[in-house]
Amino acid sequence: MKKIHSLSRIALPRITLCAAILGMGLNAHAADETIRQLAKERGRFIGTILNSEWFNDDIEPEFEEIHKTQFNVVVAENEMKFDATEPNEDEFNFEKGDKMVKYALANNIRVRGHALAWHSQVPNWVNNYKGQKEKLLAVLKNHITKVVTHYKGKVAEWDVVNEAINDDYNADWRSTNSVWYEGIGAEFLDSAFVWTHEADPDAELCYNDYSIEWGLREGSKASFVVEQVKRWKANNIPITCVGTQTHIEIAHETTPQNVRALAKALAELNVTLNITELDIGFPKGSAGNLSAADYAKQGHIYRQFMDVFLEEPNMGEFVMWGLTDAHSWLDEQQGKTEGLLYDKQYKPKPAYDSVMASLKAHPASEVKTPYSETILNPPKDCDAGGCGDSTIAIMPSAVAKKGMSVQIAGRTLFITGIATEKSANAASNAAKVDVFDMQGRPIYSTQSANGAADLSTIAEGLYVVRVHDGSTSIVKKISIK
Ligand code: 9MR
Repeated sequence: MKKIHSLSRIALPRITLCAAILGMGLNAHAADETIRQLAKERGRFIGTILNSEWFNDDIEPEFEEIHKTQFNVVVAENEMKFDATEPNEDEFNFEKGDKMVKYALANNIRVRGHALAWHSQVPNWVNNYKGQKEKLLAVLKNHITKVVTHYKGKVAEWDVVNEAINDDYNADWRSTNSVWYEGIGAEFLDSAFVWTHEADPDAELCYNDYSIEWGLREGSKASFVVEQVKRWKANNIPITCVGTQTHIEIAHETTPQNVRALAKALAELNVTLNITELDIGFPKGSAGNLSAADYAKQGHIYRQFMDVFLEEPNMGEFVMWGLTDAHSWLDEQQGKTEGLLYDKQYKPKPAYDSVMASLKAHPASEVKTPYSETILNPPKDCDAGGCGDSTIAIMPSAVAKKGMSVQIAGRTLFITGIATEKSANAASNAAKVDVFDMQGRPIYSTQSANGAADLSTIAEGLYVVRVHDGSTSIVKKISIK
């Protein structure tokens, strides 16, 4: 049943309330500040899931209103998992995932895809192939290829492999109750990354797991992850990120600094660390008896996670596993409760203030982003509804860094200053060239070779061209005659 609450509660952001209480003068800008604005200014993504209730149109109107106002990255709670997307062999259902992608595009929200290869939420027809290695490899490859191809260019990042490490703290893969590991062996992980990359070479690809916020001591899950990332990188397996789920509880005070240590270890391997499923729960029995000091403590831990996130240059996304305590897997499946930023009445908790305070304490000029300009400001797909509510994403006035420049002569685009050491193909001095019309719609894409790109198939007219060499983008208006 849809519960309807008054929208007036959310129309007054928390800061307004605090400022009023503190007697501060409030300017219009501060009153409108949201997490997503501050995140965007810092080149970061902060967000939460869309709960299954949202997909089923069974959620309070406050949910979506807050979600799109406050956050700029989203993930589906259950709707893009294997059992949801391929309920019967080779019969795919993208309806709910498409609903989320449409919503994300309309609201300029980045999409994480969760999850491709996972031992859980696998449909029975897959389990029927238990132990049949060749068949399971074909099933996994087909699944990954079709799902990732369907969402190519729309899902920015995938949890390619989820929760593949066992819980025995013996630094090894999960070898039981995993149809993939038992049938295929550890090579299912490597293959999953390769197949995902083949289907969408631009997507970021993560290994995602829980209990990796518990430090890097020998035998820990986190140190095993770091070892595997080393191996993957050494073998050219296309992993770009690790996700630490971080389902913790109020007593777990050391976890923020453990996450910092993990980020630093991964930075050495040129891999991003994302917080992908954060919640900080209270023991379930405490519900109804929590004091202001308890909520302040929860806020304090949120604050420390946000501080770490903003201070470590190879962290990109901060995703919570829910928006409101009214809809959280903690109450349904865990002995925990009230782990999120908003309470059951959609009122922001001290944890919300802590996140905002951390963002404000880390000025945009000091926060580094692991993302290129293309990722931070992706071109919009107008056909998919991405142009509904704002101005074009491509700003011809954007300034190129590091001296890259482009010039059009006839139908050839000449590019100088490509960062060869970082370009996808240093030998041929290559860069990716995207052409957009003046409304920001992508119309043509190619790869430059030897510093030039052929634009002969494009009709006469005024366009915006973006050249990206793997580390830097330049955006320029061109006239094709
Ligand atoms: O929140 C999800 C819940 O609705 C499902 O019943 C559950 C089934 O496995 O999955 C929950 O989400 C999990 C996520 O996909 C992976 N990490 C742990 C999350 C919480 O269980």
